[in-house]
Amino acid sequence: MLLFAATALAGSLEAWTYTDFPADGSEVSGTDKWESGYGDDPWGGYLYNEGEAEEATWVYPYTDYGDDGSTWGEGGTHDNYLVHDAVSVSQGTFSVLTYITDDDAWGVVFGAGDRDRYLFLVCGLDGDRGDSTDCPYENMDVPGSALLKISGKNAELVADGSGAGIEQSVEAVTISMNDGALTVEYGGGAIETEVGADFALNGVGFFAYNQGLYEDNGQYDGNATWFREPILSWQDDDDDGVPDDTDNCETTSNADQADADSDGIGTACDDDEPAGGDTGGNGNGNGDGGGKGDGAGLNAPGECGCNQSAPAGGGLVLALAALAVARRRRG
Ligand SMILES: [Ca+2]
Ligand SMILES: [Ca+2]
Ligand SMILES: [Ca+2]
Ligand SMILES: [Ca+2]
Repeated sequence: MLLFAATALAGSLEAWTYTDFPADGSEVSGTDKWESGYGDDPWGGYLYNEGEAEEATWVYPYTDYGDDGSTWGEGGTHDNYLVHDAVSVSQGTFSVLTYITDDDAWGVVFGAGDRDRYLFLVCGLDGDRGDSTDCPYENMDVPGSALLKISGKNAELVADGSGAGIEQSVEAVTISMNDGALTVEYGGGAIETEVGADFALNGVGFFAYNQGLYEDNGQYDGNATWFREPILSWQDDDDDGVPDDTDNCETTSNADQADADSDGIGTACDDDEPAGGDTGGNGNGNGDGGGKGDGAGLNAPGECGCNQSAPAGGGLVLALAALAVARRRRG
């Protein structure tokens, strides 16, 4: 059976909502906010074990076999991604299950709200990326996985991954952004780096290169990389039910989001605002009794840390148990 459990403190989004793929596959490109960067071969959807307890939906690319000599941003095989224009999440987690039955390049794409500029984790391969003609970044001297930033038609190496070639396995990929830190975990590999605050998790999806179902003599060869629905979770550092992206005290629990002086900083962490015993106040904006700021001392050190980072703990717990996904074949 397949278990894909996600705990999200502040809520999550399943970025695809359809569960009624015909068992023999159907096109996903252009459906339900999903867009492919490569028009020649569509992405298909597949409902696995319909009606069974382990029922799950997956998508996969049809063949993009062969390098057409293109590069990123040209609409060729380098752009064989499928991306969902999900709501924007700046601090949160994007997780997805992949099932790899081939040895070429695969990955996940994120921050792709703007298709001219996005990040992606690319991995797979069978070890030696430098010599592989099946690799879209064959001239980059990096090991079996990497985090790349695509800008226009250029690929920039952001970080090397430690993962070696991955094939014939189910892999969970988890990408978290919190307080400017980016953490990527996958298949025994991990990347930690800093990203600009302007990156968000909007526009998430998949990438495959020479990983599609390949039709030969009317038969598909059954080899492809399969992706389950991504789950986006909002980060909530202080566990008060308000996502970091909108919390007016990011590291101080204040579910009511009260902000007595309406300066955008919640009362619970605002040094310049009466707090605690001043509930109600006199409404004149000058504080009462001891004057402006008389409640500041009520905050313990570290309690008023709206912009401080907090220990991880609001992260996403992803559990996989007894995975058994059969190779399937389309006839
Ligand atoms: Ca945060
Ligand atoms: Ca919060
Ligand atoms: Ca808060
Ligand atoms: Ca305030």
